[in-house]
Amino acid sequence: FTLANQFDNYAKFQPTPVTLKSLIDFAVDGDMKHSYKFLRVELLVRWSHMRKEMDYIPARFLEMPSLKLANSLYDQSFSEVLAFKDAEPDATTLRKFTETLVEIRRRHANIVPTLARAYMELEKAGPIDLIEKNRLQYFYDRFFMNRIGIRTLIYQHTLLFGNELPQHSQQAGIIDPYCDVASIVRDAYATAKQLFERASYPVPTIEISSHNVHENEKNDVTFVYIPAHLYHIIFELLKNSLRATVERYGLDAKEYPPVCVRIVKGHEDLTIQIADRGGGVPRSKLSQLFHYMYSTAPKPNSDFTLDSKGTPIAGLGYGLPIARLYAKYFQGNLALSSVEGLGTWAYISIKAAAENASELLPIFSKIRYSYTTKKGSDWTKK
Ligand code: W6P
Repeated sequence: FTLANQFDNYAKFQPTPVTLKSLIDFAVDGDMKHSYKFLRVELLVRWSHMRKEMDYIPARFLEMPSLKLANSLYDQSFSEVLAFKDAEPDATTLRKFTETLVEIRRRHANIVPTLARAYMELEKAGPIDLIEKNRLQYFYDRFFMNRIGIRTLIYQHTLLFGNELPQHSQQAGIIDPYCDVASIVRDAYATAKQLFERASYPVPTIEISSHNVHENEKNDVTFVYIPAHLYHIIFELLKNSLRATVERYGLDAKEYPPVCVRIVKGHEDLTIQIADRGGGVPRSKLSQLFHYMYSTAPKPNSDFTLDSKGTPIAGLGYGLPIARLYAKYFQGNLALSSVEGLGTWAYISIKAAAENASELLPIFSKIRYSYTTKKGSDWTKK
């Protein structure tokens, strides 16, 4: 069998979405054999769906060196997992499988910048028309969403069954059953503050308030979630709000209006509202914030957006679209509304109950690339 045959074969199976509830339950009493048997097929299925989808993006994109590099890594990882197809789950196999997953996760750590480079290579090679841009936007969303799911499953397996990685005591692998939203907001703010200070940038303050409609004795909000994902989303939004505020009032202002964070746990949704007074964004620019390769910041080579270590505060253009994917991954959302001249309100919505938080996964469908019909869903049902 060629690899292409294998992709055809595994893409015939539908991906199996898991819920946060099932991940937690499995972390408590699941065994490594079971996880091994699930993953050695599921990873191949999920990779195959994306490989099939690549036949429908602009052909010249597949020729870009960075895309070829990315694909060669995927082929390698696919083959490594495929090699376990008939392996009995004895102790040696299980250990090797876990080691393989650790290596795969490391191998793909920089795929996002690699795909950003692929896009730049395409731009250099010639103008990208609107249809191509739309297709690539659509493809990137799905590709990165698929990646989030795969990395979540791989990391969970290696945390539960590997021994090389430290584990936070209260967490079940990467999941925290008592994820404390306010403390994640404070952590993300502290990191953003450091980043700004290293760039000699002033830092507006934040105000956090919490309200728990659901368990009404106290207003702390905790829930079952992957703290790393929530941190990623909040950090990205805070950075944007803080930067907008500083740019609106200037570097030497005596005072800045605070960024206000409200955390509300309802019966169905947990919502985090982040409101700034950074002058807002005109309506015509708002949806562009989620386009790959559009950025509101100057390109990251001016002093203004680089800290002393060269870490950009903003500017690569992938932060917001990927933050929204993290929010959508477990059936949540990230929405922005803005009043030009005043400020921007960002809303992160998350399923309050872990049994409703099931993965949103792309399913390969060529129909979606043909623009003429809306038949058939190319996303998994919840
Ligand atoms: C702005 C632009 C933006 C994007 C995302 C989150 C907050 C904000 N504020 O001005």
